[in-house]
Amino acid sequence: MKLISKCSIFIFMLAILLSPNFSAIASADCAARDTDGDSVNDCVDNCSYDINPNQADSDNDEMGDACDGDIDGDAIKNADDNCPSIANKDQTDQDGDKTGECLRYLRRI
Ligand SMILES: [Ca+2]
Ligand SMILES: [Ca+2]
Ligand SMILES: [Ca+2]
Ligand SMILES: [Ca+2]
Repeated sequence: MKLISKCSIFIFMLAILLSPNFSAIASADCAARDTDGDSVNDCVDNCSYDINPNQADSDNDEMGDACDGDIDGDAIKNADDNCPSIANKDQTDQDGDKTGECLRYLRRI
């Protein structure tokens, strides 16, 4: 009896997922939802849990800067990156002051 019950639930869930209207229902739901309250609905918000009304995405990976662990997309995490906003995979730091050459250059201009 329990096996039949579990199978029934599984078939019911499968029917919902395969329903042609399922994606439309899910889409309508996220269009009406704004989890973080930044006036960008969840369907298009590139950080659904972080307030970022400007939707800035420096590396264009569709993950907003507000929630992107690697803002510049150079594969070095923000916390470890000596130049978190400019891609510098080599992390060049000639004088060893933990500031990348790219930041030093920006400060001069
Ligand atoms: Ca939002
Ligand atoms: Ca957001
Ligand atoms: Ca990004
Ligand atoms: Ca980085």
